[in-house]
Amino acid sequence: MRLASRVLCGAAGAGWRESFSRGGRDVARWFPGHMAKGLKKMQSSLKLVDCIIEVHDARIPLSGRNPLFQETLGLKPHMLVLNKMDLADLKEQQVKKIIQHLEGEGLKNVVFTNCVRDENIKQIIPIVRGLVESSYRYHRGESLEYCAMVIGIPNVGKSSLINALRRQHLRKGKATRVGGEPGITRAVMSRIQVCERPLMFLLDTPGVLAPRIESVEMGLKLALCGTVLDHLVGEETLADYLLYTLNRHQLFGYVQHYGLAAACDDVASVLKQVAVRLGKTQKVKVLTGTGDVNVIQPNYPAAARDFLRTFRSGLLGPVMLDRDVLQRPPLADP
Ligand SMILES: Nc1nc2c(ncn2[C@@H]2O[C@H](COP(=O)(O)OP(=O)(O)OP(=O)(O)O)[C@@H](O)[C@H]2O)c(=O)[nH]1
Ligand SMILES: [Mg+2]
Repeated sequence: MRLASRVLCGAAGAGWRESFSRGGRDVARWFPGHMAKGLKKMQSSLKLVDCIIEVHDARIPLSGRNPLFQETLGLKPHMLVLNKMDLADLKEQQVKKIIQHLEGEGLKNVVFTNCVRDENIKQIIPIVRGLVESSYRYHRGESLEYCAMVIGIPNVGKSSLINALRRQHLRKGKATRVGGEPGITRAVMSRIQVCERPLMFLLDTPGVLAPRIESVEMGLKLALCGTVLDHLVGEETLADYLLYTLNRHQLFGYVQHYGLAAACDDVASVLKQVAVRLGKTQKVKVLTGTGDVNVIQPNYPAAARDFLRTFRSGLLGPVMLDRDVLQRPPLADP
């Protein structure tokens, strides 16, 4: 799977891998079936809500959204929040294409947000209000309050969005737990107030992945965004996919960040240098014919973990993991 160890200067980009070897990986194993339970509970709470706010990661605006959401929750008005915009490469042209593609899928209400810095958070409530007012509120016609369900795949910032809305509109602290790993919210929560005028409540829900992922590459993109537990994919595989992506996109920030000699497409070589740089090495006893010898070995898993963490915190620069999908023509607006 790995290229021969060779150091490549990033000048032309020639020499980077054209594709990522699937190596017989089994995507199905990464996506546990128990998430269907969460979805069922969400379906049964549907009668309590007027609108669905779907949160997704802005680095993969077109990949990995759960199609079951549309099928099972699609009866209610729906808006899409593309969160973590601080980590996404959102040049004007890029944003135009994203909007075109999403409109092609029939999604007209899209907002890009950063829930850590409360960017664009104030746009959300007026959109929800507009959507609810222009739709028929079955069973809830008399109600003066608004209630929306926040849904999405794991770790995209659903709970962070609820907390950000409370901060912005009520000046109140956290009401729902947030964390850097997928699977922090475990159950459909009780209603959380996020606004006084209009009176609005949100339901937080656990992240639910699609039961069947289209391709290994889509699975790897999802994993890179932290929506799947790293150990299910393998930290070194994921680090290799990250390296492949950064090189193909000519994002060579990792070279400077880790003080490497040059950009390189061989993950073993990069992780070795990262491990040495970070002092993440371990002594291993090797038995030889003449006795035991202590050898210093790079801790590849620790280096892979650091590489992934650095990328996810934005230190290697913003990315658009759906660059390939955006290059395709959008679907016609249904
Ligand atoms: N950089 C960045 N990080 C964010 C943003 N929003 C949320 N996060 C981080 O993303 C991680 C996941 O946030 P949560 O709000 O717990 O995500 P969730 O979708 O509720 O996750 P589950 O409950 O596990 O499904 C946390 O570490 C947040 O701090 C954002 O806009 N930018
Ligand atoms: Mg949550």
